[in-house]
Amino acid sequence: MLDVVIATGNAHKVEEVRAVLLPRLGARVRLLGLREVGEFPEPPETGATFEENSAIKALAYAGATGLHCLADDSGLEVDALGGRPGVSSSHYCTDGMETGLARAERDRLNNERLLRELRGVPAERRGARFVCVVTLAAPASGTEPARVIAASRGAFEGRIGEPPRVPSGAGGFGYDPLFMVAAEPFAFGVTSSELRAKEKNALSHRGAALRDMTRAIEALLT
Ligand code: ITT
Repeated sequence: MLDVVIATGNAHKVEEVRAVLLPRLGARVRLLGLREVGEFPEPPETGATFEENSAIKALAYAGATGLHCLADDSGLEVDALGGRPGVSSSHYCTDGMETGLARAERDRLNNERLLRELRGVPAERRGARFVCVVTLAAPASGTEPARVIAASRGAFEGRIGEPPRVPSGAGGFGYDPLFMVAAEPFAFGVTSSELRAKEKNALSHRGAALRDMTRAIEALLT
């Protein structure tokens, strides 16, 4: 049995990672939440890309826990905003700065800011995508420091809806209540927050990146 830590402070991500990977890996791998392992400081996300920040988190937590770690760095790219909020998605309401706001409050203020910035922008120019990069890191061993084993990227295409249609939905987290899903059969008719968890995981950036990562995790078992 291999222990892999889901290296995130975001409980919604932990749920989604488990839902995608557990049916694929079964009882051969134990997917632990960070809190089940201990208390660890969050590493500063100083990277300019999802790849860099994902590697920063995977390596920091593999170093701190002494276990294999799977980290997720993700965010929303909005075409009309030149790709913003991007890597700053989590702290968009405070211009990317960590100010100690609770996650739920941050999500609410982030969504308010996004809708404000897109006020008056027509539907065809509200294109957006969620992006996720997951990174698997091995812990230090002997004189070898913690190292990245594999990384994979997924994207989820859609559009930022217009009030009063959005915000809408009770599922997911973050920008989900604003994100109208492009994929058939939804064709911009529902937000990712209105999808069932299974539907979101089948289409999402996180689901795609994690499915690509399955083989790298399985390779650790042999
Ligand atoms: P960790 O760094 O501890 O993993 P975090 O939530 O701060 O947690 P990120 O720095 O990767 O993670 O920021 C991701 C943000 O992007 C997240 O807080 C949401 O605002 C947004 N986001 C990412 N995936 C999303 C999804 O599936 N649905 C809605 N919003 C999402």
